[in-house]
Amino acid sequence: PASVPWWRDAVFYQVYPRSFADSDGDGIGDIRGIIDHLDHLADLGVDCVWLSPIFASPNEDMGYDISDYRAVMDEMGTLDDVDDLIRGCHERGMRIILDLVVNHTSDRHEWFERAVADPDGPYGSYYFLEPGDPARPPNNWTSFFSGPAWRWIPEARRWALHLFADGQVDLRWDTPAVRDEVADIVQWWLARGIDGFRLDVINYISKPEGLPDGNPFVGELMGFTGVEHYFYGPRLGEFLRGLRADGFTRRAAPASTVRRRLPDGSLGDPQTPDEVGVMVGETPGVGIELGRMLSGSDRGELDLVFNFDVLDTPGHTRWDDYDFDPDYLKDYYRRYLEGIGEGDWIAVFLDNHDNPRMLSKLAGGAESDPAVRTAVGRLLATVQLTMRGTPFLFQGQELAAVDQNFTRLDQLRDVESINRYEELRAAGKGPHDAWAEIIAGSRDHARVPMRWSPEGGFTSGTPWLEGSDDALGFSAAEQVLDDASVYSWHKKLIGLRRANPALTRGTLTWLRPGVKGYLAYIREADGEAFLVECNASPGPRRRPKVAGDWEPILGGPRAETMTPWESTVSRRIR
Ligand code: TEU
Repeated sequence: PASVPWWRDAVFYQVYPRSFADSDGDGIGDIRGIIDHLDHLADLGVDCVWLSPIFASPNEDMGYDISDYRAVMDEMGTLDDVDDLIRGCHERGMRIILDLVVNHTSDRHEWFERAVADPDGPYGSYYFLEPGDPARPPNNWTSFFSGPAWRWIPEARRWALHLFADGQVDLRWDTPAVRDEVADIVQWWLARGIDGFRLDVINYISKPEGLPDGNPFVGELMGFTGVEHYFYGPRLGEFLRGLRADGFTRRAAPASTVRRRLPDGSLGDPQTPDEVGVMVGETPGVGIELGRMLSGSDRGELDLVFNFDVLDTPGHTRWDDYDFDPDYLKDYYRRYLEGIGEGDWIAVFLDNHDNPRMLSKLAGGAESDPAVRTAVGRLLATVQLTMRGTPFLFQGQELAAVDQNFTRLDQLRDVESINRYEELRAAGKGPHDAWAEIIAGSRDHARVPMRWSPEGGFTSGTPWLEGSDDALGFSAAEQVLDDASVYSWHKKLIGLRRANPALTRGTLTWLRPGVKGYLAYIREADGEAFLVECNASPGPRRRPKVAGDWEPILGGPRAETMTPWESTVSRRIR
């Protein structure tokens, strides 16, 4: 039906531009590099590309600190390149969204420079610039990247709030001019032709009046203090509805239109541009209930949210070195899908640029065996691409990318890892223990360059961050040609989704959810049914009986014994 928004049926693919492809040899990925590889994404079957930030930035947090929202980072190219990229996506039937980082700007943004020069002038109210005693921050909030969330600005004789790195100063959304500026930025990019934004930590934008102290016990428990005051702030819903109306509802026609992608994968005519850009919220810590409030189809706030509960088995954080419990994946999706409303929709993701690879978490080291790596890579793809929701793949998942064997701090580039290491050492942890914690959770595992060829193929120069994975058979060049590869598995699943509404809009019925290490369900729509069976465990198991006649179409045959990490998709024979 025409009333289903495009993003419900779409497969999204997150590009981390710094590490995708370098076209000019400076070791940093760029826009031309992405353009050069658009056929890879189109071949895989991607419907919408999401780029992590490409805007002007001093890169204290790799682009999540923006100094100009209407300019491209020098290392990545020009606005003309971005226009070519947008056109290149649209011609191939792919949409493209960018990353809107507006909880904070860089401290090198002109707004902040003006605010510091004149804290009582109009730009002063764009930020949280609080007067006070230079020896005592305005409250006890802490930064996600270690230390207090406040930094003394001597020139202004004020404290500045920064929930993330020192150079990422928080915007004060209560100031109407801030909201207007953000809406204008969104309009400017929509007119250039993009199809929406992923909104960085968007649930953090509303801070309560008076900036009250955080509860120290919550702080102790969570590892950061103050978050209960702003992770679902008092004016959040109002700000989001305003942003939808003033920012995301197009005032001007986009510069190019997207070609339609037909169920068999071929390209049709251009389609009417979307009236409203898609709003994908990055919403750490909201959980199922608040996530539903933010993305409920009747609320007009966000379209989709990322629920981060999937990433770690309860009781653990990503800084723990532990074995992810495969049954948790099943428990999580069961709870999540049961916890949302009939008309609501979820985003399904397993990897991103802020976390180690799910494949490595699940395989727990056994992925050094290529057979295990392939089986786990397939299983994760099977679950992610047949779950009821919109999948977001992260670059490298289609190649079964794994964590890296970093051995020294100077191999890492991420501000979070580096600050955290220093903080742990200062708190008295020995170098060995501090390193163990950093390496369990470092964001750099997922940020290493794409492996386009067995030799690397990312750059002709020296990569800004070096990966250690050189296993044969797992580069793009090798996998694309191999019908049994994890890449081909992704491609087939995406093709199946496109051709069969049962796998996108269909109902989902769990089979024997109580059986440990077994993850299975039936997806069904219009009399068409698909059976997904996974052995989510490192050992063999007897295949539980499933009523009906099923013909395996991916994996299989459906032998009596399932091999370790085996996944199969079958179709009901009518
Ligand atoms: O991440 C927000 C976030 O809460 C975390 O995932 C974060 O990486 C960290 O783990 C907190 O402990 C977003 C971006 O995805 C991330 O890359 C940025 O560093 C961050 O916002 C700030 O813009």
